[in-house]
Amino acid sequence: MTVSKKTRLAGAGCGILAAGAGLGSAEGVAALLSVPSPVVAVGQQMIDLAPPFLKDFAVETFGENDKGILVIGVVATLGLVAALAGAIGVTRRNLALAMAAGLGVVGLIAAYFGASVAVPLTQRLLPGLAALLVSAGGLSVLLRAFDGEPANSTGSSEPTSGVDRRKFLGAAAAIGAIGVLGAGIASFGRRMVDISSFAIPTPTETLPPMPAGVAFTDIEGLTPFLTPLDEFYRVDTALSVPQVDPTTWQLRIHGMVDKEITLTYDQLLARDLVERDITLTCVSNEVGGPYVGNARWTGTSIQALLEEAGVQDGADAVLSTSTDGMTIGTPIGALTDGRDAIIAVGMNGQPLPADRGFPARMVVPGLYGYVSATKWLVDMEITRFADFEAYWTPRGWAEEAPIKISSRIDVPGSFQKYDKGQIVIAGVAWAQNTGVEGVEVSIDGGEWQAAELSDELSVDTWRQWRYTWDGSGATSGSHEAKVRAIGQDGETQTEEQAPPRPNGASGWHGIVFGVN
Ligand SMILES: Nc1nc2c(c(=O)[nH]1)N[C@H]1C(S)=C(S)[C@@H](COP(=O)(O)O)O[C@H]1N2
Ligand SMILES: [Mo]
Repeated sequence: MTVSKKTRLAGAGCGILAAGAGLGSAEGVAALLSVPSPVVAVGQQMIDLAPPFLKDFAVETFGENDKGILVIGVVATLGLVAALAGAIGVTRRNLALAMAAGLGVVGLIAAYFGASVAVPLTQRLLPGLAALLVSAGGLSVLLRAFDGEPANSTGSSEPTSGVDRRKFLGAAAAIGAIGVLGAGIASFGRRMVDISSFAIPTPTETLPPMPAGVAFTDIEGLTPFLTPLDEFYRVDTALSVPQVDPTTWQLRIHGMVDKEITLTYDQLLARDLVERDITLTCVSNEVGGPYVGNARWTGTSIQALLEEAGVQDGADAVLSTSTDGMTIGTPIGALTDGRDAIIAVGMNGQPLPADRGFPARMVVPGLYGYVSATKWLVDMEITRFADFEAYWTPRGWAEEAPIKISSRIDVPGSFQKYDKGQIVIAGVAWAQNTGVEGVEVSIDGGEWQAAELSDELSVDTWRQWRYTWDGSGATSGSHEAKVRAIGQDGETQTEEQAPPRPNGASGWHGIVFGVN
């Protein structure tokens, strides 16, 4: 049963066309139902099931693009298997159909175990079912064109006879149209919450505009004091940004409390709202890395809410959950010791953007995001660390993780070149909840020199620093600047290097630059 290469290729094309139509229809159905599509469900499972080393590799290699790469990978794999199924189907149709159905089943399984527990199972499974029916059905129709091929042969039909060819092209066009229709529905029909139609009220306690002294504005390349929204790092496990309708949204506070509290969005906004400047940091941030940002948040006190609920003796944790099922465990101590732990509804003066957790998220100064900053927050259970494991804990990250004191050099950039003379070295330093007391710079391993600090806005925000090095007599070639911060508690940032896992990177940031 030899079949020409050309025929195999045609079969592979049929496989891809059928799979593409299945994919498109699934995306369309998913958009109409506002549920994750099979590709998203499979990708999400890969994120959730990925062994920690693979996750670290993905984040390190692709940074914030890691999810885009993941989706491309899922679709490419699908395309490969579909092409293979089509090529095989030229002679072994049942095997090909089994393969196509198998792809659909993978999508169904992913949707079944998906984290979006809030969505009824039938709705979650419909996109995968559409994919399965359209792709397997489509492939079955298309493969009829190869009925004359040796292994399928029942008589002496002519595979390329005029009538069959016309039928085949008609079927191919119809199947392609189904896919395009689905994709069209997906791109125009996905329901997005229109955040611009929701405004946050003027806070009860507003902050004055940023005082001039908190930022050095004349140093090119220095991170701005307040991070613009589109430059703020984003880290979460959500493959597609959850779209939460605030008119039906509720936050439930329950567990080891005297009185359970449920808040609607309007009730949350009606509480005392404060503005707070807080620097958020991700535990995955390497020394000198970009996963840190500073924002002016609007929110309501978590401590006040917990006092109203009445935390019972023995509780030591709050287990918070987002709409997509992600969980975070936070020590009650950090929520009730007077620091500005808030449920935030606004960021830099506007409602939280969708990818920042609209309508509400937690922000706790001094704790890495993965143990404090729950986005798309819907549930806070007052409980004990002994009684649960939050999302990242079984993946090798510490249960509790205060942000480590740290500092970063922004200027010079790596291997930047200067003429001999005065060279400005500058960056940011943070020690949330403690405050930065000083920053020191060492050039080429020389003595530590005090840098100049911008004014402190609050102990929860980073401070900019700058140091002018007299490089007029410097040797031509490369030089290295290192930085370390000193906290208001007297702690000096440690030289000891630690990787991000399990509880945050440590070590001094160094930059090599050149002098002509
Ligand atoms: N629902 C949800 N909230 C989450 C996460 C997540 O994956 N899902 N990631 C956390 C982590 S690890 C960090 S560092 C911060 C990042 O917040 P940002 O994306 O607004 O910068 O959100 C936290 N909140
Ligand atoms: Mo994080």
